Amino acid sequence: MTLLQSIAASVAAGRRKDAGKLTSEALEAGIAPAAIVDEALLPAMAAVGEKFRRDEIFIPEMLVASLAMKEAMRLLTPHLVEAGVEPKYTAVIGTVQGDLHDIGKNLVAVMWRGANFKVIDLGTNVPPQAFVDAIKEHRPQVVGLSALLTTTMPAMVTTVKAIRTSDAPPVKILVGGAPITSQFADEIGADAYASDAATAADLAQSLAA
Ligand code: B1M
Repeated sequence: MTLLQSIAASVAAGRRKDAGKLTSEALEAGIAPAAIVDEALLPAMAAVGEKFRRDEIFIPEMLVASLAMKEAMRLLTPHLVEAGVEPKYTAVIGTVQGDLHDIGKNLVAVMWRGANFKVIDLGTNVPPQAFVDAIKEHRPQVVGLSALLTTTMPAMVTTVKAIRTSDAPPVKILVGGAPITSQFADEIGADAYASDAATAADLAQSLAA
């Protein structure tokens, strides 16, 4: 088994300490942080989701896997974000109301920091008004909405509407998350849709410029 496969296996099994130890080993071995995310962490979480869908594992297993992924991300984040660079733009991000999934949203936040954004992270289960208030307070160029559940897609609609009809300063809205599509983004009046965190970083830069 390669080091990347071992990291994926430890995350999928929810072995947090192993995930951390192996991630450190991979960094020391000179493996690129983005490769650790793309080739070990993301496939591991996809496999966990597939097992959950097939009723082979349950919520506790999903939860420990997400904690193992977070431990790996904690070690990778400083390597994905360039230190000491004065951010050029500001972005607000959050997972919409009713939705507690934050791993994808956190990944987008890390990539945005790496793309020269100051990121205000509102966390998960964020009510529409909290997005509006944050836009008024921080005056970002871009706001990002994440949703992982089909049942929370309506909260994304409500949030976009709340932002567009508020007296907050104009802002570009970027949406993403597993059930979101570019067609849905168009329908709800978002400015852009990104299928992954790297695309979200590219798009945020062009939206902000
Ligand atoms: Co949940 N869960 N979960 N879960 N969970 C999914 C999403 C699910 C697909 C699993 C499945 O059935 N196969 C399913 C949703 C089904 C659906 O709606 N169609 C599901 C369900 C049903 C649930 C509960 C309802 C289970 C229950 O209680 N019966 C419940 C809901 C709780 C709630 O939110 N109210 C629940 C709970 C949980 C845990 C708490 C146990 C845990 C979350 C822990 C956490 O996030 N801190 C969890 C997990 C871990 C998952 C899976 C396994 C993994 C999600 C993840 O982190 N993926 C997930 C299955 C799966 O995704 N295959 C599943 C890795 C992450 C990097 O990917 O978030 O997709 P993702 O982000 C991607 C892109 O989507 C994109 O970029 C990232 C990649 O670069 N992206 C953006 C995301 N946000 C973006 C924003 C952008 C741009 C791109 O711009 C702003």
